[in-house]
Amino acid sequence: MHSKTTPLSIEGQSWNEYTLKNDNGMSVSFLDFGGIITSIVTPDKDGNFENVVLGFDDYKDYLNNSNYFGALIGRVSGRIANSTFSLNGKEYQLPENEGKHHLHGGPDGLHSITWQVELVETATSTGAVLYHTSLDGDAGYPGTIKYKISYTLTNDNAFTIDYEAFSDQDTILSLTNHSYFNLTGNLKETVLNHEVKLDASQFIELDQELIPTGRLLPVTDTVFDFTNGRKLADGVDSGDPQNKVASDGYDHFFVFDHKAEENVVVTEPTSGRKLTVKTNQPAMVLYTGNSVDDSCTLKERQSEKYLGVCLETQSTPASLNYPGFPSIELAKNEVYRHTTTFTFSTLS
Ligand code: FUC
Repeated sequence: MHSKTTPLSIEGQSWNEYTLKNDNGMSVSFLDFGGIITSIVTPDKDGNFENVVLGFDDYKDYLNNSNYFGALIGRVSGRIANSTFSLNGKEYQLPENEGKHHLHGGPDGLHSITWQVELVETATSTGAVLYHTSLDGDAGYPGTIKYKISYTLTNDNAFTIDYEAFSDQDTILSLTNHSYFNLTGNLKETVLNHEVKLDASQFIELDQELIPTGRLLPVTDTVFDFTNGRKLADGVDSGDPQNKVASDGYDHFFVFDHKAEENVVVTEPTSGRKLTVKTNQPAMVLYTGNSVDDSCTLKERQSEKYLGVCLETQSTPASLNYPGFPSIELAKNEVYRHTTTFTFSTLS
């Protein structure tokens, strides 16, 4: 197990890229800028090591990363309708960055700050801790927040992101990671042949602007039923109006039942790669890269629609407007704790 640090000079800014490598040869690389995961290299069923996430070839493109490739997302992942919310009787107005809505923490979200990184080696893992303090009023949100986010890779080919945050005022917070996975290896084809199993029997309906309507829909008898596994291709031309609003794909909050041992299992038949996800979060956005076009030059090739799938574990900003949804409120002096583990293996 070891780690490597590579200093980079990007548009006059000094960044570092860190690579964590375990004893099996699996590696995870990330930047201090945005905490962005630039590559994850894992073996296929024949032992070939290939990259399984989307990342830019030229790192300066991360300065204008409208797809949020690999980035940490906050203060609030997802869309805050009309860029406004009320807390303790006070109304807050946030910057708009998607029409009149506020997406993924707004233009100055966590994806665009440079984190303080400390590498941490233990007997069983290699990892890093990312620190940042965001001041009261930053990006429009109340409360000074101290973040401590840990990236840990073990010899079980498990990569864990632990998010810890602490606010000195009541506020709202819901963090996630925006990696686009593609288990074919080195982006050989889109993710439409990936098979996904979700421990989720309900999802939140979206309106035409991808804002949650406040209705929780059962997945039963729809292409949103991933409880026994299904191909992502099923959502492309299903005719289901919910796939239509998401530009012929998935971009939905699935609420976990937390009954199965794993919250998510993704497999890709040709490479034989398998990814399981376990989290303490109440929900996950399954996003099939519906807005990814061909304009990005990635490490291995040019981008295209459906080239990656995001598994964004989180709570939901729908809770700001509707009762009964997992809350994103964080009370003063309470510790926010989110943990998500991505484990890579191969089909036997
Ligand atoms: C996801 C989606 C969005 C968006 C973005 C880049 O989380 O919910 O629709 O396009 O990421």
